[in-house]
Amino acid sequence: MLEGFVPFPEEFQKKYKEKGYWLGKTLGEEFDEAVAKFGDRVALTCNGEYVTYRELGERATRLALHFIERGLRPYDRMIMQLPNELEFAYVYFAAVKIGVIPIMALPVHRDAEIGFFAQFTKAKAHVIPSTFKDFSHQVMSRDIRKKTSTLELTFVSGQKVDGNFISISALLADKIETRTPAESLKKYRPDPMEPGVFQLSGGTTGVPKIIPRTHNDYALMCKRAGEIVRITKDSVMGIPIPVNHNFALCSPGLQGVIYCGGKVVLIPTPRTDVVFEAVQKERITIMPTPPALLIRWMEAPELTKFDLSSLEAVLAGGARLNAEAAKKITPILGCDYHQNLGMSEGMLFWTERGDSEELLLNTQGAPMFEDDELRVVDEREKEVPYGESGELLVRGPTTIRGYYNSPEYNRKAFTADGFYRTGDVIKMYKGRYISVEGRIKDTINRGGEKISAEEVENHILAHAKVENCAYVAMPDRILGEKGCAFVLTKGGQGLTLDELCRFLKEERNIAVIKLPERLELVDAFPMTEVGKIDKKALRQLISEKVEKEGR
Ligand code: J2J
Repeated sequence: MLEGFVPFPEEFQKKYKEKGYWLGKTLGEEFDEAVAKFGDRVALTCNGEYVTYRELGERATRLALHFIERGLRPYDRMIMQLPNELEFAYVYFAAVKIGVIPIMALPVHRDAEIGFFAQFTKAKAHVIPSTFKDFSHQVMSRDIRKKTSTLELTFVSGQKVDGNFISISALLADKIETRTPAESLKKYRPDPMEPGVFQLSGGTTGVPKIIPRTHNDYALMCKRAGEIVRITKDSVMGIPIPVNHNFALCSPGLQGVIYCGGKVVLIPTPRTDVVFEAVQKERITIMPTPPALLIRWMEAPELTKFDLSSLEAVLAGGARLNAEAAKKITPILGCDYHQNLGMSEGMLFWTERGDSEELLLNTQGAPMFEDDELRVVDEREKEVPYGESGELLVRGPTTIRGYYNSPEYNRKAFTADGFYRTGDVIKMYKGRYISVEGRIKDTINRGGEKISAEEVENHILAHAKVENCAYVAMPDRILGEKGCAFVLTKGGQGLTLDELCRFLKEERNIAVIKLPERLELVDAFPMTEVGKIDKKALRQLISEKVEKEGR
């Protein structure tokens, strides 16, 4: 077993297998079955290039053979930073075929994040684009490799590949299967009970947490989600958000659509005109999207210039969709919608087409499985009466039992009997439907992208002028929330937002999405009774200020 992985207890393994949730197949085997079944249908498209299931299968197999030749083996970790492009799918399916565990990093992650993943997971490979928004991932990879002895291989998509890095295009052009038969890959079959993919947690701690998803549960999740949102071989899913994210990859996402024989359109940017153009050209039927994007689409002046009539449904998740926005979806976009509450840790809730308007507007759905167990509890972990708000705790066949390699934190994040403490405050609503009311975890949900307050605070505290700080969410009409830094400087020195952001970007090398979008200098912090900074008071303060300014 992979060291640092917390397996499901045996009685649950037995139950989930007996009840037919877990099929004992690897993500690679599920993929091979789809390739065999849907051969000449188009599986994928990006930037005008079309790839059939057969071609996708051949390319993934070829890359898997090359990975083996280069020394990668089952359970080795591979940091994935590819953007929405065809190579993402080739590398992802190649990795899961031989049990190499992709770590689902984002292209925008920088040294602070990637360096940590590399060291913490002892990753052996790093997969990056050759050019992406004026940033050189190759320079970063070289720097990180100097500090990380286990990181031996860098694979690069695109044209300009540095000397000792490996070009993915070159590997794809080299027909290794004529020398090493594809059959030889069978020797490298991972155990479906073991982690197949590492997802990343939005996190509430100083360092990101790594989420080990098993082959069994990750296959189950995307297939069931696919049934609920009605994916068939005629579905065309547009993916306008980073495909690395659990929502876009597996809820049902790229993987769920591929397993069902549909077509995936990888959209390289969420820009409205690009997305609308893709919908029109590819006749997209379904799209996952955080509410922030959905609101932008509904307000876009370009809306009437494009034919969006192929859209059957949008999937709204990642952050709360308010009922006012939900009401507008069908009149404006002319399609249905599903709300979902998802989490990379596993459990997934959906509203379904055909649900009453009341449920569709006001809830984030019901869990996918009869054996998804929910508890709603107060601060003392006592269950609250049905319909009252409390923290949601979950356990089930797709929900992890522990973060990778984090025994101490796991004791806090999970109950003794294995429920994951979501940090989300919810209310039960008609049967097993839930509505998200808020959260107790210390994160900022920036348009669906989760930022750990503590992680950013640690970086801010490293600034020479900073005495103390608090990073909190401030309301934003489109994104829902943005980050605001409250800072007490040493001796009351001046500090500007620009200066702080430059430091965070250039000295601390953190991803741009985490940068504060507002700085408030304070003389003192409001404190709680136990002597901690009162963040609730700060959130209130900034939210009132923002509201006043808006008026
Ligand atoms: C309020 N908060 C929500 C919603 C997620 C599908 C969709 C989303 C994610 C995801 C995902 C919310 N209303 N509708 O993994 O498979 C907040 C909650 C939750 C956290 C998880 C998927 N949908 N959230 O967003 O791991 O706070 O996963 O616990 O990024 O997002 O974040 P993440």
